[in-house]
Amino acid sequence: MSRILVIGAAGQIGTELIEQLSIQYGKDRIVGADLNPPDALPDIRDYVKLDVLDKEALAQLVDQHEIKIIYNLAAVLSATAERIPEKAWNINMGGLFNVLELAREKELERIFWPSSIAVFGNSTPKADTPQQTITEPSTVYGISKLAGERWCEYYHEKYGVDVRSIRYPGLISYKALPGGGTTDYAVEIYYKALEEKPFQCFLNPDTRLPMMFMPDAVRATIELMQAPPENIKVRSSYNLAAFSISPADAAESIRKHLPDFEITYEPDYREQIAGTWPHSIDDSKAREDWNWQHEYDVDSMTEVMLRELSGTRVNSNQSD
Ligand code: NAD
Ligand code: AKB
Repeated sequence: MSRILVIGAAGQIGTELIEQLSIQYGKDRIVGADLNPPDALPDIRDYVKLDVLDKEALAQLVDQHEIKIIYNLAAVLSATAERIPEKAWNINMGGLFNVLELAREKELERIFWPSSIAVFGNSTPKADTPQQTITEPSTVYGISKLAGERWCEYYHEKYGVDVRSIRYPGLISYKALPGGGTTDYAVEIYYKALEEKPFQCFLNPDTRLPMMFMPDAVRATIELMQAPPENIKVRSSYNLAAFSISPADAAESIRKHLPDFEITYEPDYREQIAGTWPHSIDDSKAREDWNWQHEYDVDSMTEVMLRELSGTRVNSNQSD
């Protein structure tokens, strides 16, 4: 029985991706791996500690568990990466490289690796940013994502590796906290609103960024991976979009349910990062090639976020 490995399984995306993969393929077929333990063990047969930079351990894991498909989510995100540039570069690039090399050597069936809207920079058109445009990122994270996209395309062209990728926007979720990104405010704001405390935002009120609710992102990921190879025309990474919001927009959406919610603004270095990213994304290629359609807008997401988070408290350890 061929199996699916998710590396970075304890993270914001991994937590929910594993859950969905396990529903679709069965819990015996999913292997989770992470450097760090998850908050709660997912209901799958195998969960292992792994450093994605340890190629030998990764190769052994692939053999031992008959892995044919790998989702490599291990990374250092934008805000944290600015503080530890060399380490971030090593993890983001080294991890991808190990996975691509194993895919080539062992002729694995399929690889998923996520890119980000961080591949775009100040010189990129900010409205409806096209699939192919100027990509001059100014962050360590963005540079690593852009280089990663080029490597994915290279391994596909040169070695026939079936690697697929999405440029995720900022992802908003309630099952696991985000891990050090610039868009993390859009998760924390919901926790604070439910604590009935004012939220101090590290971005300006009108800094508008592309965002997506996690159930849409997970569905997109699995749909991309299930699409027939001939439909996948972009082998660097697909633009993907749902909606765009500023902190003021998020607060307004929350106030429809919690009218007394207060937000204040104390922009820090993350505002500079966000200022270089697009306001909105043109994802027509994904819609054309593999029939991508988002479900949630900001208000339908807010409704679910507030309902699901009711009764929980914010844990700010993981965010920047
Ligand atoms: P996260 O920080 O929540 O999770 C990353 C996981 O990788 C963590 O559990 C961490 O312990 C693990 N990890 C770090 N170094 C490792 C190593 N050396 N070996 C094994 N595991 C290691 O991140 P996330 O939000 O789940 O993001 C997953 C991927 O999606 C990343 O590549 C990220 O760049 C990308 N992405 C995320 C977002 C978002 O908004 N969450 C947006 C765009 C792209
Ligand atoms: C981050 O803010 O670093 C991530 C991303 C958009 O890649 N959420």
